[in-house]
Amino acid sequence: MWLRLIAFLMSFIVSGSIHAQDTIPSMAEAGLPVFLPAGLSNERSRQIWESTRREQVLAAFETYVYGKAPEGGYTLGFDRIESSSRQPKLNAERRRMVVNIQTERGMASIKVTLFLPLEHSGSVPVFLGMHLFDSSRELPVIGQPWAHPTDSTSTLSLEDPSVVLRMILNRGYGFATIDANDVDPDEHDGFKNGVHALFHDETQRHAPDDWGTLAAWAWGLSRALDALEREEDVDASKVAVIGHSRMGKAALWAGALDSRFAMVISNDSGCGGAAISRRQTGETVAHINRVFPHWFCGHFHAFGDREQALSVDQHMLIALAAPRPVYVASAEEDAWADPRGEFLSAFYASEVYRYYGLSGLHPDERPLMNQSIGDRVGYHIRSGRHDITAFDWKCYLDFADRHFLGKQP
Ligand code: GTR
Repeated sequence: MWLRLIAFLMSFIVSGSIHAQDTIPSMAEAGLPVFLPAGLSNERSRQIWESTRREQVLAAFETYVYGKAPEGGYTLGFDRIESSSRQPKLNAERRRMVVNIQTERGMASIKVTLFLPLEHSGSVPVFLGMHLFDSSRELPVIGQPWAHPTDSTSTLSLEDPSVVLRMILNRGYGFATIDANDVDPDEHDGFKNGVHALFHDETQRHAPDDWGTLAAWAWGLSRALDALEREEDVDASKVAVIGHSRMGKAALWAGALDSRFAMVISNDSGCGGAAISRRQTGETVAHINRVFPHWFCGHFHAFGDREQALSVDQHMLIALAAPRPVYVASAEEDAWADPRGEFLSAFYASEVYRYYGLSGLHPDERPLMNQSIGDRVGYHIRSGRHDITAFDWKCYLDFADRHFLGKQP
């Protein structure tokens, strides 16, 4: 009897409420840092958010979570490795550019691979992501073939890894990707390689607020955007930064820092991404810093099991995208990423969108399995595991159609 009661109470604590769908506590009730005091008008809140509060939140993430990237001290050069090669299988053309970053300590190069629909009139909106494998591969695998949980009639092939890329291109969008290894290999090397080495002498210890690997990847995504802006076929005012899992953490941070990204998309980004750290559900701050000590800045390591001492939490990272459209996605079986914590971040971040007179997630909106919800803040939870699938991409394309092209579903 007692064990059953304890198990029930534990599920209550983890889920955040009994029948979690119906009652969501306010940020203050949930012990989360608030954006602004209650009782201000939306217009007044927007003024304060834009004049001071947003900068405070951003600075706190820079100092205590991701670390500060250098503001300057480098020059950029741009080259083209491959002008345009037709990819008949994709009905697309592929271009390869390279961004050369030069500092007094040396140079690093980031390759940008861009796929554009063969038939396009004028410039096209582009999704920009990153991957963790050799970018010399013919086609980056940017999503698993269709795994729509309920639509068994989908005709998309389950074998062909390019099926997702073709889906994106056939809907009139471009896709660009960089190789994370060009920016910073995903290993704890003491910041001796990648772009960190351009700015830090390896004998210098990293200061506790120096940029970690996720901040370097975010910086690399902005350098890739510098390259995309030089392509007249790319509508640089409509570039969505997107990432799955660890790349989703980097995409959220890139979108927070660089307002040139017109849309920000996090796919199953979890701890240090969209999931609220204070919930300590699934992967925790202590665990992620133990296993991936290079991802965040040194200060962040001190907040393991002390998340409540942080002046920010991840709902505020989502809100840094406002008023630009932002999308957070979860997977039902991805307990490690804390789907409920990812949803709550999107839910709470919607308050800042209301400052702008925009609807993010409506206060009465709740997650619906395998359905996209929300307006300027999008959210879905897909049945299945930690992954990025054609179903996820379909939701993002619909979201981009709505917010980039003004198309209603
Ligand atoms: C896991 C990590 C997660 C997530 C994931 C991924 O090992 O704990 O935070 O980043 O890797 O990137 O696939």
